[in-house]
Amino acid sequence: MQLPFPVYEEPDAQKIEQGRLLFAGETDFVKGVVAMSGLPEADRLEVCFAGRSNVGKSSLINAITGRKGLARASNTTQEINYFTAGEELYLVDLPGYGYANAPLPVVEKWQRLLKQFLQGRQTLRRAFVLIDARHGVKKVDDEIMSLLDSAAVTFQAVVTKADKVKEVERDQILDQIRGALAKHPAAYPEMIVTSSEKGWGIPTLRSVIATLE
Ligand SMILES: Nc1nc2c(ncn2[C@@H]2O[C@H](COP(=O)(O)OP(=O)(O)OP(=O)(O)O)[C@@H](O)[C@H]2O)c(=O)[nH]1
Ligand SMILES: [Mg+2]
Repeated sequence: MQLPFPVYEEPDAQKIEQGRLLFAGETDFVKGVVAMSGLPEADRLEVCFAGRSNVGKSSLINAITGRKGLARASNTTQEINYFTAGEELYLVDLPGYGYANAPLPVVEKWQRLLKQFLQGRQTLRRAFVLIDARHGVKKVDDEIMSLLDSAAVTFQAVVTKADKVKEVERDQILDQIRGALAKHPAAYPEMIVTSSEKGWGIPTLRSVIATLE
């Protein structure tokens, strides 16, 4: 019997190449947005990277684009940051949710913005919800997933920092994630396991982004 929410199968060579090509070109920072009114014109599809504070969102964008300093990693992201990927797609780096090392009123302000964005951006094609391989799905993740369910935004779980855990531990966490995803109608049926540090899963993720239908 196949497990529900299997790890994404390695795409075929042609799809991997599509992913490589998409990110072989220019990727640029467009702007940082602090209010819905500041979002760029909704003239192309977007994918966003959501997840708890410190889960590795900015690092993953850097790994995908192959540009180390593009998204500011190790630095709490406080804005909605837009990047181009080719001519037809935006990558969106989001502030983390849950605990963040910043004053509470500031955190509350960007949490509100984050929720407005996830619920109200028409061109948002898929949300990647990042889950730390050491921690699995926490209550705040579950809340964001419910919000995506009600907004009918398809989300795909991306496990991050896989290099930090042993295989046995990783498999336990994957099971925990599967259990959590099963409760969410908007969950995409396959997850992607990554390490930005080691480059694991990056060609797969590029390919998934390049071949979104
Ligand atoms: N070992 C390991 N460390 C990672 C990986 N990805 C990110 N990190 C580290 O985790 C920390 C947080 O990474 P960020 O990419 O800034 O995380 P973020 O989700 O953008 O954080 P916020 O913007 O604060 O929400 C940094 O110190 C990264 O170097 C990974 O795949 N492996
Ligand atoms: Mg960040």
